[in-house]
Amino acid sequence: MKLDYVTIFGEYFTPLSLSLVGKAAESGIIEIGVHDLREWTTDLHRTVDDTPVGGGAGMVMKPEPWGLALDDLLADSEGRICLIIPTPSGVPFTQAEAVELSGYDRLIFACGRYEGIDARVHEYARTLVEVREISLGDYVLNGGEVAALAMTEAIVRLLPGVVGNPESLEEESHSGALESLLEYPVYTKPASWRGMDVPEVLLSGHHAKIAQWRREQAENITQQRRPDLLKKKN
Ligand code: JET
Repeated sequence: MKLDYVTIFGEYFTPLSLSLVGKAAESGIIEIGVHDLREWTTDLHRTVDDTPVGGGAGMVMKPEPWGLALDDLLADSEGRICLIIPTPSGVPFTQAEAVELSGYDRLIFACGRYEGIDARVHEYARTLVEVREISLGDYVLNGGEVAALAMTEAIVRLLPGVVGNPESLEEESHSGALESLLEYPVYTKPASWRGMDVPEVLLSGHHAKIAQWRREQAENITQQRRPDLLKKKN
């Protein structure tokens, strides 16, 4: 999978060389390109923003550099491509969305700053590729970079060969997000630590009892923290 990031702060993407995503890049499962939007400016000051037409606070990203960037990046591209624009006004990012996006050959993240990108850029991009405006959650970040990083991690770990133990993914899809329950609490050794004991049942060796306990825990935690997930079920 090819992953491109168009940004005015390329340094945000240095962590992509770390951990599982970094290893995926080293092994050739993914290929990463970080592109400075200012490379596509044509003025001396490499301007990427301007005041909002119609008035209002803040600045808006100019369409011209984005247009040239998209033309260049999409010039010699084949396969299934999606342009992702992280934005608080997008559709919510979910595990299901991550699964879908993991099936593409190429993802291009357009990272906006200020009050956003001139709306004609999205309109133009739609004539070239599939475009998804996606939100990480109902809060405002200073730019799309951190949201793009989070989405990248969620997507890349689903690619074959990235997560060492495929059972980790398998288990998530059974007890986790896809079945709409939060994860049960987990423990490791020692069995007693600072006066707190690992729940007895987990030491019992009764696999059916352990599975039942975990199920109950997951349901209780979900009821307390995310009752919306239980209502959504069926
Ligand atoms: C975000 C994503 O804050 C988030 O994304 C960054 C951001 C901030 C402000 C404007 C913006 O514009 C992009 C654009 O979209 C139409 O033009 C992007 C919060 N949750 N998820």
